[in-house]
Amino acid sequence: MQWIDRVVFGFVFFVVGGLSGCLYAFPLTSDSNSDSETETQTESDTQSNKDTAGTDTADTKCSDEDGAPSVPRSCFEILTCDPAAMDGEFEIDPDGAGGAAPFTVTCDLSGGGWTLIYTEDFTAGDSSGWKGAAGVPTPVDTTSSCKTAYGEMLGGYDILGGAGAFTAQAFSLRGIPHTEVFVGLDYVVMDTWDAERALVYVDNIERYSVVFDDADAIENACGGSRPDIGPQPVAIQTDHVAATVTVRVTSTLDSNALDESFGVDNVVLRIR
Ligand SMILES: [Ca+2]
Ligand SMILES: [Ca+2]
Ligand SMILES: [Ca+2]
Ligand SMILES: [Ca+2]
Repeated sequence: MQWIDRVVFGFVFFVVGGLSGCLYAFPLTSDSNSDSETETQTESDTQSNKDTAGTDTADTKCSDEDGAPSVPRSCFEILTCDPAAMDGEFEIDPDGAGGAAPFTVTCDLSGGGWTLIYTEDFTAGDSSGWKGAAGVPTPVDTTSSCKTAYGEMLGGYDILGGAGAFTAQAFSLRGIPHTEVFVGLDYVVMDTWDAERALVYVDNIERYSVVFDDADAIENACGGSRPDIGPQPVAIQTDHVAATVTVRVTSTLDSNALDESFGVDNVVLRIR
């Protein structure tokens, strides 16, 4: 009969334990939001989960349970919640209520819900964050004839050329949830390219590789005496979820930047 004792004891233990568990989980009533209704302690209101009805349910990404708009986490979320929303500046809060404070971003909604991270035409001479080998900052061409021909650009004639020369920047994506990145820029090709490649890497992956040769150039616009091909549009769109993205612009040029060179202009970085 000993097994029966054990079974009975086990059953009693189970029931008491179960009751104990139930009692422990029983709601502790309060009225934390002063709406004259009781809530459980585990349902205490948070800013992201407002509770005027006394019963918490999860907020949707577009609104809290009461239907009030939530601060969106990204431009893509703005477009998802309101397909008629127009391009412009919006406040977003990538980590939701609490935590980091919301901030203002520029949204390209007509183009598919992109959050603008960076845009630069170098007209003001600002090349902040762009660096080459050994962390040496890349200057903006503000003086050469190529600046006159093509406008201010990052690097360029007498600045970017020669084996291995590059300019790169790592961008923080500010905690904004996303699944894609877009990198747009003008790759400016100048002087005696000899069937050499213009290269753009995103996170160390080659995403643009095009051969240029000065035999294809029509006119000598600037810099050295050989013809120039000038600005070439680069548009890279790829899957991306990481918190930062690094853009690196380089070439397979093998001669110095007075003989053959490249520059970077009109950089746009956005995510969605
Ligand atoms: Ca926040
Ligand atoms: Ca420019
Ligand atoms: Ca030239
Ligand atoms: Ca060469």
